[in-house]
Amino acid sequence: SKTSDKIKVNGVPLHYQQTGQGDHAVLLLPGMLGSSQSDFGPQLKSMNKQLFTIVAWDPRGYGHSIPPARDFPPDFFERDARDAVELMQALKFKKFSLLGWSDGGITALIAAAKYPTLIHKLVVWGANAIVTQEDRKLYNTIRDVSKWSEKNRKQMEEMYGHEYFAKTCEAWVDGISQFADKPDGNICQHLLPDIKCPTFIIHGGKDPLVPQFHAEYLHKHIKGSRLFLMPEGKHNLHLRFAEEFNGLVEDFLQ
Ligand code: TYC
Repeated sequence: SKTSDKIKVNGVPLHYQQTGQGDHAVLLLPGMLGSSQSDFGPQLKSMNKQLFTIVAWDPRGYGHSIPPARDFPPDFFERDARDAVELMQALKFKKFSLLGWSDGGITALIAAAKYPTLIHKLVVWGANAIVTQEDRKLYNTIRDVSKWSEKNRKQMEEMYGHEYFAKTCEAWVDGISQFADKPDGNICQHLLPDIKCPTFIIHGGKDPLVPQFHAEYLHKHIKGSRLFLMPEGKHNLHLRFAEEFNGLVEDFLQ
């Protein structure tokens, strides 16, 4: 069975879905403007429910965790990391693994570094620790939501309505672009040496949004990490190749 509920964390009612009854608790962290529903259908449906208890959350300002409206202060990833960890604590999980996609991967990297005693294992894909000038150009290609693919735009507009979607997408581009002005474009590169848990980095060889360089950078700076390239994978490899993805992740978590 699957539950869907809200619980107040850091003063904000956060929405999450939960399924499975395994001893190993796992939190799924969605990407920009993402939610448990939009980003993790195949994981909530098909990951092993005997082995895992799976929670997927909607970060504040995303999905069903509105209000508050989403904003992007300079520390928005740290704020998400704290929210995520405190959500799991509110749900009474003492120790848990993190599976983070893209922006959710950045949040997961920060959480693993800052709360090492709470995190069992870490999986990230489509994530990055720094923002390059090339990234900044890529971000600007998605600023105007009328240029999104019909399918992705429709899904977002169903969730948010046109206005909130368009406004929040622009705010995200500005928010993430802040990092390009910092030394080395740093988001969380300084925290990578603090990640001590077993870490699995997955990357799609055909990801048009996040260059492969970022996965290699993470692999280089997270001691003992494992890197797996899915040659045909794009940014949404966990949705497009869900069975292969779930299998890889389950093997790593065991
Ligand atoms: N980081 C975004 C996410 O969380 C994806 C993204 C990456 C979007 C790069 C645009 O240029 C971009 N899904």
